Amino acid sequence: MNPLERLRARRAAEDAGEDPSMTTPEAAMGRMDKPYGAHDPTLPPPVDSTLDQAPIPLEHRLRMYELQQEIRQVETQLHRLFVMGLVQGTSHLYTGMEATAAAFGTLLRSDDYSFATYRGHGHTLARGASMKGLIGEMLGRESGLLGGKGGSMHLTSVEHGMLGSYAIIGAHLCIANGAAWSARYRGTDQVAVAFFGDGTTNIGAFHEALNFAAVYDLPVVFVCENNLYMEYTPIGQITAVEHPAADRAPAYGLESIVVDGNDADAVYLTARDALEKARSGGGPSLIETLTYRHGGHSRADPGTYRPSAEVEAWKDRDPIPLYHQRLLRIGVDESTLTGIQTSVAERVDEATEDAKAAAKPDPSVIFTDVYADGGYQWRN
Ligand SMILES: Cc1ncc(C[n+]2csc(CCOP(=O)(O)OP(=O)(O)O)c2C)c(N)n1
Ligand SMILES: [Mg+2]
Repeated sequence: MNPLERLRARRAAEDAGEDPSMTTPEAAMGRMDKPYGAHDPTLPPPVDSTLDQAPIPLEHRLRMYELQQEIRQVETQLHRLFVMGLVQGTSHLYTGMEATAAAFGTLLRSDDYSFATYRGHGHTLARGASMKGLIGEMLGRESGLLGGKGGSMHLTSVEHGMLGSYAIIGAHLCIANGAAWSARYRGTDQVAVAFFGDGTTNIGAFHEALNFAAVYDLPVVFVCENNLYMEYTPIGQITAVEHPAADRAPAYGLESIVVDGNDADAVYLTARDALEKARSGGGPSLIETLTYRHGGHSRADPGTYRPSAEVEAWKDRDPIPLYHQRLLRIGVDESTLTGIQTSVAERVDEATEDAKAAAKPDPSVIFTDVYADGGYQWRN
């Protein structure tokens, strides 16, 4: 029964005073044939072992390994700091999804622009923002990237081309178009990249932004990180197509691209082509990376609506051990990788101590960095 037929059946049942179950929210949702939360697991794709031979410079591979370690270790530390009550507000961890930010972070030029959602710790670190600035921001300290006034959901570092984390779903895709437009207007070959989730593909701004970028051939790359869930709802339950981003790409004259988002090399190769295309005047791309978050949607969510077989299967496809094994297979020493892990751990500890020791901002700073005192000027 399709949704329209279901609605008609519900109306008919209501009119006849029959079948009260048809009036439940679940029934009204049309596609929800099973009780809320009950759905078949979606398992990860097999690893593509041919990527071992991919033409990727070793220094880029080591950088991707380091970035994935940085993101994982910083977020593990942030979680500890939450439990200790040192971080206020909520946060959305990127654990399990690091490969996408690491691949783009390795490839983006320092003058390119990037835009993330509230799940943006990884994208911010990947642009080279400091751990001290990021952890300081999470602890609400003066030393934070935004002087302690933004927090997890608003991470921004203009000097690193990280033009913000946006909590309004889809809004930043249109803003990324603006950055791309500005680059073209100024005659530079900068590229703007917007990262967003699968749930974003059902909101108007996504379609508006894709159409606009395609019509004006803007140097922008849209990256849908499909982690199979919106907040608590599986994307498949409320989307008419299997691949929420890639299947819509042809509607805007774009190629349908789906890539293994848990393999940094797979993302790297696709990202390299899309960035090169945008930089050389070839217009926008839309990439869908298949991935999974290890935890719940946010700090408050244990994520129990997911089938445990699915969670376990994706944890087995953790992007970091996968990449570790690949680097060993292509001849990198275990000691080199351990060295990277240890150096990242030392930097995380140092950044944590720095943040804890930093001062909290004076309340008077509430009135600074606002439009009235010239805080808008960085936009010009
Ligand atoms: C315009 C708008 N509508 C609703 C919300 C509430 N909301 C916050 S996160 C979220 C789910 C987004 O899912 P997805 O795009 O898949 O991103 P993910 O959290 O999986 O990274 C929603 C609906 C919002 N922030 N903005
Ligand atoms: Mg999602």
